Formats: sequence, C-alpha cells, structure tokens
Amino acid sequence: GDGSGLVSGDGESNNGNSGGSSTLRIGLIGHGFMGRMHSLAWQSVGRAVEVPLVPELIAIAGRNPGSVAKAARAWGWQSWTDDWRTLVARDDIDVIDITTPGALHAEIALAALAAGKHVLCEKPLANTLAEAREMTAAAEEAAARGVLSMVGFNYRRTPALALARDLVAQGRLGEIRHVRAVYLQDWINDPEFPLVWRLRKEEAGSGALGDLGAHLVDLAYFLTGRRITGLSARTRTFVEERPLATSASGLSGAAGSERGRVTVDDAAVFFADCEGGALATFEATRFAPGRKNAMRIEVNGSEGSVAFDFEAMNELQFYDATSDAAGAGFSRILATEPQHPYLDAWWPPGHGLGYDHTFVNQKRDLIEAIAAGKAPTPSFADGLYVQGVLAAVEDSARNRSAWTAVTQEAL
Ligand code: SOE
Repeated sequence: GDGSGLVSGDGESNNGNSGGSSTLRIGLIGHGFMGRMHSLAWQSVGRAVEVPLVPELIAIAGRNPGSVAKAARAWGWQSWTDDWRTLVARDDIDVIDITTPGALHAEIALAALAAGKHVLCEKPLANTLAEAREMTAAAEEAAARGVLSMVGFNYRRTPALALARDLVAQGRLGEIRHVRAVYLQDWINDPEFPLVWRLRKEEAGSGALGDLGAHLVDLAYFLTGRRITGLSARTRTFVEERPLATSASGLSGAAGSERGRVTVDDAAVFFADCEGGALATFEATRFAPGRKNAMRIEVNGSEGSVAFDFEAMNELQFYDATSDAAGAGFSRILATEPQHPYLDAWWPPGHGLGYDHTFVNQKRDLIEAIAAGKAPTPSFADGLYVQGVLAAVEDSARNRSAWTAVTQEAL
C-alpha cells in the first residue's frame, strides 16, 4: 500500500516554498525512535535555525503500513509508502535519510547513491565491515558526481562536545595522553525485558558495542583527531534468553510467553592504542542500573583536561593545568552561549539545548554542506573506520586475544 496523496489535504507544502530552488526534498526510511527524532529535526531546522535550503518532508517509508501512515500524519510527511524502493525511485526527492535497523543500511544506501540521492545514514554505518567497505566505495564514487553522504553520529553536534573538540584543536590540552570513555544505560537490566530488534544480531549487527560503543569510538576520534590502531577487548551477554517481543517501539516493548536467544553482546569493554601515542579505554553497557544515558568522555593532555557527561549535556568541565596552581580547579563551562558551537542559531544565552537539538544541528550541517557542494562530516569513510574498530573488538573478544590490530584498510 501507499499514501501517495497528501496526508494533510490542503495541498500546501509545509514550508510554503514548494518546488523552489531553495528547498531540499527529503525522503525518510524508518519510523521507529530514530524516524521520530529525524522527522522532528527535519521539520524544525528550517524554523529554528537559518538554513540555505529549507527541507520539504516529501515522503516516509516503513515496513508496517498501518504505523507508517500514522507516522506520516503525526510527523508532517506529505506521503508514505511501505516499500522504501519507491522512495529511492522518486525524482522529487533529493536526500534519502536512513533510520532503519542496521540490517537494511547497506542495501538502501547503495540504491540511493546509485539513484543520485544524497544520503544520511544512521550509525553504526553498517552491520558488517564488508558492507561498510562497499558503502564507502559507493559514497566516494558518488561524491565524484556531486552526490554527498554522511553518517549520523549525532553527539558530535552537542555544543559542549564541539567546544571540547575546539579546545583540543587549539592546543589548550597540549599533548593528548588519555581518552576515557563510557556509555552506560540500564534499559535491559530486567531479564524479562523482551527480545527487541536491538538484541538480535541479524537486525542490529551487535549489541551495546555497535549501539553505544560506536558513539564513543567516533567521539574519541572527533575530539582528538586520533584514530585507534589496535586494541584488546572483552564482550559479555549477561541474559542469554528473553521473552519474545509481541510489540516494540523505541526502547520498550511487550513481552510474550515464548522465549528466544539474545544474539548480541550486552556489554563491551576495550582498551586501545591511538595514533600519536595516547591510550584510550572504552566501556559500553546496558546493565548499569541508574545510568540512563550516561555517555561520559574525558580527555587528558599535558596541559589540561576536558570532561563531559551527556546526563548534563549543556556542561563541559575544563581544567587548565597551566594556570596558577593555588587557584586551579575544574571549571564548569555552560556551553549555552552564542559564542559556543551551534548556539549562534538558538535561544538567548543560558537557555540550553536537549537531545533532539543534536539532530537539528546535524540537519543544519548537512544542509549547509549540500548547499555549498562540500563533503559533510562524519563521512562514510569515518563510519568505516568506526566499523573497523567494532570488528576488531569482536575479533579480540572472540579469540580472547591480547592484541588485535585495527584493519589498516579502514584507516
Ligand atoms: C539506545 O541505546 C539509544 O537510543 C542508541 O541507539 C542511540 O544511538 C543512543 O544515542 C541513545 O541510546
């Protein structure tokens, strides 16, 4: 089925600027938690922030016709379909935004790039290293035709983290020695929590590793500009069987009476060597009671440190080791001021941003890149690098190896 007619009946586009050269026509694939975030962001970016091209929400695709039709209405899409291929084939769409489970990323991205659409693909880029390689090769070939692509590591767009990156880039931390990164959640701590898609390898690729660890690996690189060259890892699945899900949405679901096997990791821990001699440690888990979205990252350099916790996402802790010892201490920078990254476009000083705004900032960066014809970051090649690290973690954990090199191909 499909809803190729307008869901709103009045025939007007939602920005009043339909078809003009100043619009960017979007097709979104996926209508889960990420589909909702991306819909909100595409809707609001042209209103909240000044952008050179205003997005037009042309169509949304999802596999369940009932809920995709509902999503189209609720989230402001002009039409819907239960077959993503029709979106890729439409000539009134400029950008394909992929928010499906990882199992579909490669197939959709390859089809969209071949059809000449710009692509935004959620993280992690793919479910396997082989898929990520193929996608990156296709993205590089498409870039030569002016077709751009980006992988959706949204946390790069948190103002406090972008500020941390600027401080490192300005040399305020001196020589980088440590990256200490953890991503802690607790939403599957209950062994009766159902077997949702994020717990099945064929859909998600991996568990806490790819869902949470991927963000940390990307951020360690984003903050320091250094990549991981080798690592040692352990992964664990604490609850091996769970009730099958009878319905699921976002990070919740209803449990049935039958049970099935969890086929992904519940937690991953690894330590790594980075380019330039820094040492990094990582921990990703969904079994940390009380930690809801505690993505914490600290960087220590010869001249100072920065520390961040997403549960206080508007704050950055900064320690300047070169300042007068008697007065030294971590300062708490509120990254809410117009001179901080992204804040030029938002509220008056001090009002702060939330999780959803990281996606609005992401759309802003992508739109600006497309308008300028410049490659956006993070690129598919950056996503491939992360995938190479995830694969090395899995290899190391499987073989209990003391050391696993990160494939140079991905570097
Ligand atoms: C669920 O663990 C989740 O929504 C992840 O999929 C996101 O990538 C992370 O940002 C928040 O938690």
